[in-house]
Amino acid sequence: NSATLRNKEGFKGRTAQFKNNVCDLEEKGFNNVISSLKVIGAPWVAYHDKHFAGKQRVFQEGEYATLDDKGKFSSLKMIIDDLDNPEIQLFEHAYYQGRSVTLHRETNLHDINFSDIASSHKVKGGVWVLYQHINRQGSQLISFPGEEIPSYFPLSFNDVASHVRPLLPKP
Ligand SMILES: [Ca+2]
Repeated sequence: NSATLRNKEGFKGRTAQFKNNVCDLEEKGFNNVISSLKVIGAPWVAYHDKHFAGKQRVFQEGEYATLDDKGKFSSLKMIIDDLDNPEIQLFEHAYYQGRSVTLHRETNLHDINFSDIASSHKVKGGVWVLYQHINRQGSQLISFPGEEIPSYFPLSFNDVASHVRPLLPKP
């Protein structure tokens, strides 16, 4: 499992390979410069802020020659959590209030009349990616097993999610 970073697009420029979480890319000389990367094995989450905070994006195994948010990432987390038995409960309001839905698989929230509604959630199992737009587009919110997020307001994600999916274990 590794993430290999570059400070230029197209896998050019300086390089660094990581096999563990990096809470502060500045210490590694790679703050706000990642412009392309390769992921082998476990997926990673890249965050705009240090200590796994701020805007975030998941990178599954593969090669990413260009990035929508290049030059923005400041920390990296490798996903080594159990991906089996995914389950998330979304709530209409903050603090787990209002209408709720429980999901176990990838879902276009328009299909269940829950798009642009969710304000909090509880992850019972798996690692989930929430998307601003359908077809896995737009900004993302990544959440881990057992994690409970009482309010999306601090995350600038309130009434935003239109699509969700669990990361799937390798066959
Ligand atoms: Ca809401």
